[in-house]
Amino acid sequence: MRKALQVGFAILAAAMAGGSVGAEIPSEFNKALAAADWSKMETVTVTLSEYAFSPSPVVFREGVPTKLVLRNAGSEHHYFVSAEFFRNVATRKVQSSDGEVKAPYFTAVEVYAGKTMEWFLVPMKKGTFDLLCTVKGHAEHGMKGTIEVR
Ligand SMILES: [Cu+2]
Repeated sequence: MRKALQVGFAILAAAMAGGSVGAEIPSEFNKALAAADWSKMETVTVTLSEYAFSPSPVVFREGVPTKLVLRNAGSEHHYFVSAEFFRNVATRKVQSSDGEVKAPYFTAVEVYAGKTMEWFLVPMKKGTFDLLCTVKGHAEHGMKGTIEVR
C-alpha cells in the first residue's frame, strides 16, 4: 500500500472481450501516434476535487496531440473515468514524476490526493462523452462532467 501511494497514481488495465488488447487498437491510432508532433502539443488541465471536475466540459480537438494533466487538488483520491472517451483516444503514455506507463488501452485513472499525472493522447473521434468519478458516493455528490472532442 505504501509503495502504491508513493507512485501517486494508478492505472487499471483491462483486456477487452473477444481478443487481446493489442489486437483491438485500430491501425489509424498507431498512425496518428507515429505522425504526431509532440513539440506542438496542446495542454489540457483538469482539476479533481471534492466533488467536481473542473472545467466541465473538458474540451479537446480531434487529431491534435494533447497532454492531459490530471491534478487532484482535493484531500481524497479520485478517479477519472470515461469509457467511451478512453476507447476513442490513441495513447502514447501516461506519466507522473515517478515514472511512466505505455499501454494502448485502459479503463480508469486514479489520482491520489495532492498528486498529478499526465496522459499524452490524440483524440480520434469527435463527440460528447460522459465523465465521472467511480469512488463510492462521489458521482452522487456531483462528481460528474462532460468531455467534448471538437
Ligand atoms: Cu472522486
